[in-house]
Formats: sequence, structure tokens, C-alpha cells
Amino acid sequence: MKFVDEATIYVEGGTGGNGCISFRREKFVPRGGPDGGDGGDGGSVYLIGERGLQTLYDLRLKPHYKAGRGMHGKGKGMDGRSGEDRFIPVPLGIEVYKEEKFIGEILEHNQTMLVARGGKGGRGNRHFVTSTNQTPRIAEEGKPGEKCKLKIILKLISQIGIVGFPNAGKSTLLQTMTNARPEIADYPFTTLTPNLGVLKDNFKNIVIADMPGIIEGAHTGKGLGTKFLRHIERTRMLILLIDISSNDPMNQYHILLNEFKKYNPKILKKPRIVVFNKIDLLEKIPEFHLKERTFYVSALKNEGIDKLTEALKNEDLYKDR
Ligand SMILES: Nc1nc2c(ncn2[C@@H]2O[C@H](COP(=O)(O)OP(=O)(O)OP(=O)(O)O)[C@@H](O)[C@H]2O)c(=O)[nH]1
Ligand SMILES: [Mg+2]
Repeated sequence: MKFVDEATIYVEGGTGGNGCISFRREKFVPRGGPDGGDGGDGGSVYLIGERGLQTLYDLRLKPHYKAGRGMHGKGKGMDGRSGEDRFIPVPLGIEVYKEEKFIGEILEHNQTMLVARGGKGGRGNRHFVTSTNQTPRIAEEGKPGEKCKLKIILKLISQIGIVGFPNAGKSTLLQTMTNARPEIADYPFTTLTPNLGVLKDNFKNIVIADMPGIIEGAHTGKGLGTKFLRHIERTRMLILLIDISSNDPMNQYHILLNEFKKYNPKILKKPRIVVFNKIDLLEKIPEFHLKERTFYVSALKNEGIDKLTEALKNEDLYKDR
């Protein structure tokens, strides 16, 4: 399925039913009182979290949603039925903006969010009896439902994000550590949208996201830019993956940190580790002394991976997300 992480949709609550103007008619009661029923309320539109969904692709294909209208009131005091509510399934991890204003997020399965309230039904004429008017010929019309444009942004929910330069081996590392089978190739920008994989631990699943490559100037739009970095805003921890066989591994390290700082300095507050990859290509492995914990691996040859996954399993990846 296509990975789509942004969509605009149009939602509209159902119109309320009209109130009814009617009078009792019985054989021996020539001038009965008013008995017009109320219109039913229009249905409302809700978003509902669905854990099986991974993208906003369906919303892109189908951007318009309307709830059912309320039925009109009828004579003999019969109120109209309310319109049916509409539930739009959305993946977990979305943020919702109404006319550019943040209105909430959906993180749990079956969590609902009201996004367009249905219109109230109109009252029937029996509500309009007064001491001077016993036969009111007025009733209210149903109100229109709320109507608005919503912007929906998906931020993946993963505990760990793998970030690094193009071709560093991010997708290979994800493949080695998890059940994911991402595309891997010997050219930059193979990964165009994030891949998710699950690292199984005894009691929990750790979701790892493999991100598209970042290059110097990404925050100004170079390469694929930083548009995918939003997906690591929620991760608990980052793996900075660096190709140790490249010309200047430490330069990559500094560039990555600088791009994060420019995009959103909060990312720098997340716990992170640095993983040097492709050690199989070097005769002698240099050691780097960084303030982060460092690991030396070959994602391709599965060297040093056990030590890395053990360390990840021992991290507390579930607090403060
Ligand atoms: N020798 C060696 N090659 C590796 C290793 N890990 C990955 N590669 C190779 O490096 C190339 C890039 O690997 P990918 O996993 O696609 O790299 P990526 O970081 O996901 O790249 P982008 O998605 O383009 O950003 C592929 O040819 C891999 O086979 C490693 O540990 N050793
Ligand atoms: Mg990749």
C-alpha cells in the first residue's frame, strides 16, 4: 500500500430534521391542539482509531464525508429519527488540524474524536403554544450540520528511529534486526518513505522505523528534505547510523545533529546511540570517543547485531511518549 502521511478531508454533520406543524384530528374533536413532532438531530462525523491502518491513502482517495440527516417530525407527536453518525477509520498516531488549528490526536485503537457535529432538529408546533395562541402555525427548521476542512497528519508511532546519511545501511539494519523486508540498494535515497519493523522481546514489541536518508542542508529542502523527520518526533530513542567506511564518519555525525537542531531542537533531547556500520569493509576498526554509547556492527554480515539488540531491549522505551 502507498505510504501517505498527509491528507485533507471535508466533513459535514447531517442537517437536523424540520419540526412539524400539525393538529390533532379526531372524529369528535373538531379543533384539536397542536401535535407536530420534532425533527431528529443530524448525525455527527467522528474519526476512529484503527490499529490495522498504516497510511492515509484511503482518505486521499475519498476526501468527503457526511453524516446522515435527521428525519422530519410528523403529526401525532411523532419525532423524527436522528441521522446516522459517520465514523471515519484512521491510523493511530494522527494529528488533526481544523482550519490550521491543532484540535487533537488519535493514539489508541477505537479512540474517537468528534469532528463535525450534526445540526439540531427543529421543534414541532406543540412547543409554541402560548396563552394567547393555542393553535400555533409555526415550527422550527432543522439546523445545518457543522461543516469543515480537516488536515490530518500521520506521525508514525515507533519506539526507535534509525536515522543517517543515504546508503549508510539503515534499511539493511532494520532487516537484520526485525521482521521487516525493506528495499535495499547500493544507491542513495532507496528508501523514500519510512519502513516499520518489529523487534520481538519476551514481553513487548519494539517498533523500529527506518527513515529516508538525511544529507547536509536537509532542513532547507536538500535531498528529501526533513519532511519525514516528523516521524521521529514521537520516537523514544534514536539510532544514528553511520557508515564507518565513508571518508569522514565524524563529519556525518555532526551534520546529522545539526540538521536535527535546525528542524526541531527537541529531537536532540531524546536518548540516542551511535551505531557505526559496515565494519566488514575495514581491516582495522577505528574507535570514536563520543558522549553517546557507541556500537560497531556489520548489518550485512550480522556482526555485532546481538549486542545491539540486547542493549535496545534493555532500554526503557515506553515512558513519556
Ligand atoms: N559491506 C557492507 N555493506 C552494507 C552493510 N550494510 C548495508 N550495506 C550495503 O549498503 C548499501 C545501502 O544499504 P541500504 O540498507 O539500502 O542503505 P540505506 O541507509 O537504507 O539507504 P537509503 O535508503 O538510500 O538512505 C546496500 O548495497 C547494502 O547492501 C554492511 O554492514 N556492510
Ligand atoms: Mg533505506
